[in-house]
Amino acid sequence: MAKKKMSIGRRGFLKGAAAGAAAMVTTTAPLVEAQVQRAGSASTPPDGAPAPTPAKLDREAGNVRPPAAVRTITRPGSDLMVQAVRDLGIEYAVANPGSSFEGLQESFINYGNPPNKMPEWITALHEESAVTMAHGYAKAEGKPMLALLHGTIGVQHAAMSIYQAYYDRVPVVMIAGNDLDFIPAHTAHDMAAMVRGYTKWDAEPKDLDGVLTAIQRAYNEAITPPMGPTMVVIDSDIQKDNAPNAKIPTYKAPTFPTIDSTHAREVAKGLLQAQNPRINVGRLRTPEGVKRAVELAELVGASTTTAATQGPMSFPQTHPLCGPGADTNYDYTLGLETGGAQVTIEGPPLAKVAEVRDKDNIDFGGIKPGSGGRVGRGGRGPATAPPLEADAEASLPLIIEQVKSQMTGDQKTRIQERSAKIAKANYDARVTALEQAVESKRAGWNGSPIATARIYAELWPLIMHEDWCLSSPSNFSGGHHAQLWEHNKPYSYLGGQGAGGMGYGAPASVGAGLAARDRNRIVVNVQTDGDLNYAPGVLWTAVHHKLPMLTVMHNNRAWHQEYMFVDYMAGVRGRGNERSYIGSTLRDPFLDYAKMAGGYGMAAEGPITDPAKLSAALKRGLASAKRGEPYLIDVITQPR
Ligand SMILES: Cc1ncc(C[n+]2csc(CCOP(=O)(O)OP(=O)(O)O)c2C)c(N)n1
Repeated sequence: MAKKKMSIGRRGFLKGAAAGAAAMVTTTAPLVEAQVQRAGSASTPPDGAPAPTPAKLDREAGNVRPPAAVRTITRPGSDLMVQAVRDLGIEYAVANPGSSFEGLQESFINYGNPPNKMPEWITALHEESAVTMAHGYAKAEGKPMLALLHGTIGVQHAAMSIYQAYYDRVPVVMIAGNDLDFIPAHTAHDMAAMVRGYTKWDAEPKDLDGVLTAIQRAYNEAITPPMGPTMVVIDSDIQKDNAPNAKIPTYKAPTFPTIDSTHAREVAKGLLQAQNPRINVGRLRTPEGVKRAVELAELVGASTTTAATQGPMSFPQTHPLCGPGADTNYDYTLGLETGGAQVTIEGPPLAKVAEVRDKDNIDFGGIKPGSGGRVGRGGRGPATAPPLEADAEASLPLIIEQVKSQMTGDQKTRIQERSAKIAKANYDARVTALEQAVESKRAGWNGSPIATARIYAELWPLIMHEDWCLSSPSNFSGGHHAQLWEHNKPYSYLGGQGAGGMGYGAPASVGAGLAARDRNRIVVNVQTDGDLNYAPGVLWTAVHHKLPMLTVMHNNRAWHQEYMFVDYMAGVRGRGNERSYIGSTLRDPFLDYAKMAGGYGMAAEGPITDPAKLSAALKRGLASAKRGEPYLIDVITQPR
């Protein structure tokens, strides 16, 4: 096929030619100069001349920066930054492209052997989605991935997601570029100031050594409790300049605050001497914490609660010890990241953030200064004693060790007998609860619009033998999985948005999809329609990166939560509800989500209104998702 000649501006061509020449000529500047001169003598590129890159053409259209001196960069600082990120075991770097980190992006995709692996570059269409992808990934994997943000405007686009991750105490590492030579509006003297009120830690180092240290610190701050998003702002010159002498500092893993040995001894004693001990398990930090909670419960024969049906990293729901047990008069209760116990071990509250960063602003968004925590943190009862302020996950090995050394032979026998009784009682309780749930979920089974319970009920037999993750918040679609599915993995259900921000479910599912992709896991996203419309471009990201993700639309054709509020208000005021639909329904026209998905290259079908057709569609969707071809099924549903 003949090469198509492009007609471009003289300056754009000159710069493109210079860049190409610089790549070819490694030693002598005069040769580069000659190449530029020769190329500049024509208004279109001669055959064989390097074509200008799209980035150069883009700059031609806007406020261009001063022409960069043509020189050879053999060891750009950004290569070392990428190596530092790689050494931390970060799997993915996600971004909507931005010139303030072009140096870094080039290193991410070209540096290393193999390049673009650990981390792999993930393309996002919106910064808010990029950070929420990292949010969803961290909830599934228990560790952070990296999100890169363009200076000022990219950071602002990401703001809600950063806040949400902060409120949800989820680790996300962010890099924001700052390019002082480029568009002034995309630079800032203090880039992180815009999001500092809800970022756990940030830094803007002045040289490469400082950047490399800050990347490691940002990672450590993100993963130590209270976990949260952290940001390193990196000047574009530090990314691009040669760095012949810089070295990546030796990484030191963070220390996690644990209870002291006296407390560990007391807790072990309490659990061993009790006739009917109980362990309440909230949300732990990582899958390792879940394993340790199981080990402790089994060692001491305690019945447990779980938060696995509300969010990730909790006790397996159908473990024999999980449930009320044979006797609900517990004489000793240990809480792990949850209240309502004699002894509660709970990570430091967010207010402690003040200790680890330079500029304090700790009373932002729902944080009650002095209260030692956030306002209204769902589901926590009052503790009977002040909590031991320590990370439960890191404290568990100390308790386990104490239990092992204190346990007598008599206690061991008693624990075995008790465990068997608890297991039987819990099994019976589960069967009863399931029978009741199944009975109650039959309501409206054959109705149209389709009952939300039917979606969950028909999904279960199709996924129960798979390694699955329910990635989307389920409270708006009835939460039926809590009773109908078995949540036994740390990532079985990823829980709510964190701060109730819509525009979360779809990108968080993509993040969970990234966690699932190379682990033979599938992700189920029961997707509300209002939420998807914030940033539907994430569907493209899912297709582009071949994620094993099934999206089932809970398409009630409304922002139904808000519809209910307005409708209620109209009722209270006695004005009738004929117009309650205005402003809170998605009709006239209805949105076509199968077409929307198709536009982003995603296989899709629907809208489905006949419940009898649902199961076959779910089967098709899951088969596709398992092949790495994400699939969307538009289901017209009951409001809730
Ligand atoms: C960013 C953001 N803007 C507005 C709201 C207010 N809000 C709460 S629920 C809701 C409607 C959500 O609609 P949808 O996702 O379709 O769920 P549905 O209520 O219909 O089940 C809105 C807009 C919010 N929570 N977050």
